[in-house]
Amino acid sequence: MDLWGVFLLHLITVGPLQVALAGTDCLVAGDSCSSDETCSPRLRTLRQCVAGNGSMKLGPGARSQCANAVSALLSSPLRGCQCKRGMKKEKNCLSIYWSLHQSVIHGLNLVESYPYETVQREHDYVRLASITADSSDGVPTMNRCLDAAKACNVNELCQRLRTDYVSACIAVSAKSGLCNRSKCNKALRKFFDRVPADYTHKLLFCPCTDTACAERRRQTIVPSCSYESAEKPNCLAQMKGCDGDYVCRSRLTQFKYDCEPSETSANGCRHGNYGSCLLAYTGLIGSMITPNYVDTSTSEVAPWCSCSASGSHKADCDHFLEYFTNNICLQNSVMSFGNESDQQPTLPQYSTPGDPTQENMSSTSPTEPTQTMRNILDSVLPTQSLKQELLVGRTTLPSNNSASPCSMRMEAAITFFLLLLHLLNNQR
Ligand SMILES: *[C@@H]1O[C@H](CO)[C@@H](O)[C@H](O)[C@H]1NC(C)=O
Ligand SMILES: *[C@@H]1O[C@H](CO)[C@@H](O)[C@H](O)[C@H]1NC(C)=O
Ligand SMILES: *[C@@H]1O[C@H](CO)[C@@H](O)[C@H](O)[C@H]1NC(C)=O
Ligand SMILES: *[C@@H]1O[C@H](CO)[C@@H](O)[C@H](O)[C@H]1NC(C)=O
Ligand SMILES: CC(=O)N[C@H]1CO[C@H](CO)[C@@H](O)[C@@H]1O
Repeated sequence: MDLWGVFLLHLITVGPLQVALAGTDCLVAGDSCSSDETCSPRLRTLRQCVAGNGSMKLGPGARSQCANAVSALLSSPLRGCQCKRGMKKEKNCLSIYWSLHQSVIHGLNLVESYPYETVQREHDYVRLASITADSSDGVPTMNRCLDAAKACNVNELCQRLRTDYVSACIAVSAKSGLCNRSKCNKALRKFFDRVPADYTHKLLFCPCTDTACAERRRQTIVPSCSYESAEKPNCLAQMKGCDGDYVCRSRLTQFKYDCEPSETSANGCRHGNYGSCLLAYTGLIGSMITPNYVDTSTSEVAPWCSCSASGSHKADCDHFLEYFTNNICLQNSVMSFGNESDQQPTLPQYSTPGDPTQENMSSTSPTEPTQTMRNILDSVLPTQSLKQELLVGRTTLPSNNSASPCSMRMEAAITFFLLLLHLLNNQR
């Protein structure tokens, strides 16, 4: 009991520090702790406690040692440290994060905490959309999933990493006749971790009204390689496996936090906003718990697992699955993403007044070239085979098409323009 007192006292006294220290990189915090002669032994003790499977199983002496170490580390920079999704040494960083959080002994919730730093949304896509979107003739774009694919193709990073994961996910080993799932998942994680959300979310959450579109959307992450199997495994087994992997565990924790539903909040989400919920959702793709659209008639998503053989743990299992299938926050996030992009802001709203590029923009993007480029991309990106489309880069544009040189120049101009905007934006 007296230990709890020490903990609580610490919470009160160290509380305000949390604000200042929030967002410290756990790797940096770990390094600075390791080089500090009072901090370092405590961290070592803590790691031993964690390795000993939490302090619950240790003897009373060891338990109090663990408790003391935690309590002392709460006033070190380790408290409140976080990691960046997809960072180098992400696993190391997360192991430091969890060494403190895992050892927070039952019943005492430290502070509300989650493993990943909040990221700033970038706005590149919106700009791009205003260029490629067909606002001139007033006809709304019919297939937003196709548009998203085109938008991805004009961004170097998006195009490259998308090609990488598609290649990895559709490649079949000559020997086994199977794809390499771990390679596919690794490439998928890289895509969703590195490419700005503006591109990835457009690809994955594009609104669909017909089955062809919905199937195309469902195929985005190449289900046959990334997660599907003959039989659905049990969700709890999947959860347990996930818990044993720092990255998967962190992604799931982040998802549960950012997409936590709430009946009392106006938007259905307890914390955060729709953007962070979707971001946390994509963080799970390529992990043991890879969620995706379950069919082509709804926007319902779920991981590839079942609760049918859960025995006495059925309720726990259902609870987990419903976090995907019956989650108002997640549902609203997906739905409103489609709604939001119905009203793409036009470019001038994003440029500073008097910005010279604004005039150049309108003069270099008359309807005709835009139209031409759209037609060309449409013709190389027919709705037929997704695999083909994904792998067909810009390099395979019909080279003897008379409009081609023009559109290539147009595309180059757009790329350059985006780059310029990006640079300008970063200077602010
Ligand atoms: C740690 O505890 C979990 C349950 O809390 C158990 O499943 C696991 O086997 C334990 N690991 C070790 C190394 O004792
Ligand atoms: C799958 O790819 C990884 C590299 O990402 C490789 O290490 C592994 O051996 C491959 N597995 C099979 C079964 O080919
Ligand atoms: C999306 O828009 C439709 C009407 O356009 C509206 O009925 C619906 O509530 C919106 N959904 C969200 C989640 O904002
Ligand atoms: C170029 O286009 C013409 C029709 O405009 C076609 O007959 C010809 O085969 C094409 N050449 C190549 C190399 O694709
Ligand atoms: C980079 C570029 O093309 N700049 C041009 C923008 O438009 C003005 C006239 O509106 C030209 O003077 C610039 O050369």
